[in-house]
Amino acid sequence: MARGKFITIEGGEGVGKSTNIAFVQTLLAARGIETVLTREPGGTPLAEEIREILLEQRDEKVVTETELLLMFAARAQHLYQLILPALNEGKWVISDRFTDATYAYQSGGRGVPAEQVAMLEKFVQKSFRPDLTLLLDAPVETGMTRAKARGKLDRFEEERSAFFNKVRKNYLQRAKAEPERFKVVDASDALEAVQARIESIVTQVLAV
Ligand code: Z5A
Repeated sequence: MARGKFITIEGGEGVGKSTNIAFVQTLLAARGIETVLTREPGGTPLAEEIREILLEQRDEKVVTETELLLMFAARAQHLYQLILPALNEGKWVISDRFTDATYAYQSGGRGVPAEQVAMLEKFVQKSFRPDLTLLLDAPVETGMTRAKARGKLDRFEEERSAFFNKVRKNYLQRAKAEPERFKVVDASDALEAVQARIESIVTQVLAV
């Protein structure tokens, strides 16, 4: 049986990742491809518990190294318990965020040297990388307005726009450095326009 493909959806907060992951699943289902939808941090019961620890508002300052290690602890569990078994069964896995988010947030946003993220990436993932990454890109203000309309903010969403601008810049730099894997989608328009772009990319990728 052919191994499934691993697709990730990335971007700043509120750009529409959760909304569009379901759309990608529908596109693939129409072509007879079985998919598993998942997210990071999270995806398994243990990794979801780590997610709660990471997102919770707390009085104690969360040290950047702690945050980084918890992201990779959740990822190791997710990768070996859910992602790889599903891919080996021939299913496709679509994840709302993966390691590019660690480069964007912990390195771009918090200033952790990229080499340190790369070291943990190699330790946890070996050579495993996504087959395709859809980067939904929109001005920070657009995403923040959309996210705020949903209500209570988590620990990350409390950050200022300067932080999110660094995150966005890092994502765009990564996309430029790996144009084969990354497809950047302008997510600032109305949902129908964004989904037309996503459909065109998925159709092209499937044709290869
Ligand atoms: N994080 C990290 O630091 N390091 C890591 O390695 C990983 C994660 C993996 C949790 O992620 C936090 O963890 C995240 C980064 C950090 N924090 N932040 N920021 P998350 O993915 O759960 O949280 P999020 O990025 O904040 O997701 P989100 O706010 O749920 O955004 P979204 O999924 O991209 O957006 P959405 O829910 O699909 O859409 C937001 C709203 O906009 C919703 O009401 C939609 O109906 C609406 N929407 C969507 N598209 C449109 C368009 N085109 N027009 C108008 N309205 C739209």
